[in-house]
Amino acid sequence: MKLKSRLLFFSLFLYVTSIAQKYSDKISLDQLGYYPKASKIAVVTDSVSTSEFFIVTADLKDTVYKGLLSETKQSNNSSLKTRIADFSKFQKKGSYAIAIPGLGNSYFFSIANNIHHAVAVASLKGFYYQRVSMPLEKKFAGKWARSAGHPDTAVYVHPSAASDLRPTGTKISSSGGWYDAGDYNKYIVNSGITMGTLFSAYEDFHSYFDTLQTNIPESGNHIPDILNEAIYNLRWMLTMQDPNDGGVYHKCTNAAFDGMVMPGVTKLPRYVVQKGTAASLDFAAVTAQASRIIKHFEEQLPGLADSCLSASLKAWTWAEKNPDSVYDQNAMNKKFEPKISTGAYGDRHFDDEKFWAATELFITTNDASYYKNLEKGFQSLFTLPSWNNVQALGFYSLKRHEKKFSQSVQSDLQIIKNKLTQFADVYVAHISDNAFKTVIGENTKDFIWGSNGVAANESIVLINAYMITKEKKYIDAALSNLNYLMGSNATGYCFVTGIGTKSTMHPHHRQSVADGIVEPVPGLLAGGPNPGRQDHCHYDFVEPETAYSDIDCAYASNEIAINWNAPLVYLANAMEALQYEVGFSK
Ligand code: G3I
Ligand code: 9MR
Repeated sequence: MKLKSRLLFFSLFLYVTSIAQKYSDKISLDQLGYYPKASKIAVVTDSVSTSEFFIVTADLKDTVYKGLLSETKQSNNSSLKTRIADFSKFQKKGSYAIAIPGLGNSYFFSIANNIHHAVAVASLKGFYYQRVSMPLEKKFAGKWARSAGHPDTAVYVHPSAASDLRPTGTKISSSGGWYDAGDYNKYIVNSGITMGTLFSAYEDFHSYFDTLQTNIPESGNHIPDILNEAIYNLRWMLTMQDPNDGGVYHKCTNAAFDGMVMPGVTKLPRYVVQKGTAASLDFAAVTAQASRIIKHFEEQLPGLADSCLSASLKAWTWAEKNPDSVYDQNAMNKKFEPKISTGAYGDRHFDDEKFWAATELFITTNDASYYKNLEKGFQSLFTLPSWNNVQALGFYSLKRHEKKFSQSVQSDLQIIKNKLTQFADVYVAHISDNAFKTVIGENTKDFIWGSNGVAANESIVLINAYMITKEKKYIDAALSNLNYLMGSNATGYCFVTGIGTKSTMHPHHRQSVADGIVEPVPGLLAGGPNPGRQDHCHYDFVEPETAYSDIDCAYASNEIAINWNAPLVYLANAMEALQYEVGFSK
């Protein structure tokens, strides 16, 4: 070693030992870490007098990289000013921290292949913990084992849902499924986008998922675990259809939210309420998509694919006859008792649900009559999906199956592909201007109730743009939002329970609050920053990208929900599946 570099090494050594063990949560980064050849960015959210940053080994003994912080950047989404530590050039696998003189060192992170495997598996396993009507056994659930939640074997038909053959008070079984979120109810509309997203993850990355196991009771049954998990909820969804007319009940619910108790403790009556157009179309889409996937597992699941398809056709027919049955909870409560005050998921616009259902039926049946329902959708703008806007799910599915379509359909699809990539281009274009170098935050309106679901869904758009164009820039952009969810954000939290060093500890999740276990149920994604703060709880920070409160009161930013976990499953697993193809890992 030359004298000069020996001196540098010595001074760094002294510096590093002097900051030993002092964590700074003002250095935000992906708390799992980075793929060796991917972009690697940490964000400094406090003012510092130095311009240098260092990467130190996990034992804090060696400095392995030195870099310069960027200029200060004012964030568009809060009063924070950031400086970027870009260490993309450093590719050596290992475990490290970022050290910044005057600030301390970051949480430890790794540079490794498969770096997001833990969150990829945990986020999928999170659904197992939401299962309603079966006990969670210790060998699968570990310390979060619990007895079965609501049996839902004798659920009342609410007066809003009464029909001649199923009058008010009729008892039906609507067992199983996942709890929607931190609450104990089951909503078809929100199950719609959730299931569509999980099934799409499987369809897009089936060879990856074929070997991914999550240690659930069905593991090893020759069906991929992502499908085993989704089928648990699918079987519940099938119970939500009135077999007499094909209409689908909006939800299976208590009259009011349960208290913060363990699942199944309360024995209050449960109801299926009003059939609706959104519920029926979402159901038709999910069951049509399920049917073509499950068909490949006919031996293990005899008859299920056919049952799904016939259920789908019946739900579609019901929706054709009832094109504007809005679920308006307030109006319903003026007419019927008991009043229902649980989540509404009340959507008033069904063009997107119709488009999605028609695409899934068209793909599964090859029946051209569904195709004519797509024209309006082809003409409309591409928009980010959410529980009440599922048109993009139809776009994704059409694109995924394009090879099996005729030339004329394929040329129609070009319109969709162009719209999708143009939409993704806007995301890519704004990253450099973002103080956290992420896609989320491109627009302050990203920070709504469930903003973390927005981030994950933005990445799914980008992954689709990559699958269309094979241009790596879209995957780099998609990864930026995964880094965000893992901690590279204005709050400094990793928003997935059980992952990272500083992660969500007190989600608005009844089981996690009531079970007496310090750690929350793992693998669940918190809603994320939401300046709306509709919960009126305490928030230390209230600006768009900082309005996150890790207290169980704060349901508007710290609840978990299946429709946010599902795009995280898609995103984290897609990154794992694509890491070699795109050159992040080798
Ligand atoms: O539709 C309007 C839009 O026109 C307007 O521009 C925008 C401005 O804020 O608001 C939009 O409405 C929002 C609506 O979601 C649709 O996105 C409401 O403000 C917002 O309060 C509403 O939040 C929903 C929340 O329930 C309250 O209803 C969340 O999206 C939804 O994820 C959440 O879901 C709850 C279930 O009800 C119950 N189970 C838990 C679950 C998660 O918290
Ligand atoms: O726990 C409920 C949560 O799942 C919902 O997302 C949220 C909005 O509908 O409502 C929560 O329940 C609260 C209720 O709305 C008002 N009283 C306090 C409840 C939380 O303990």
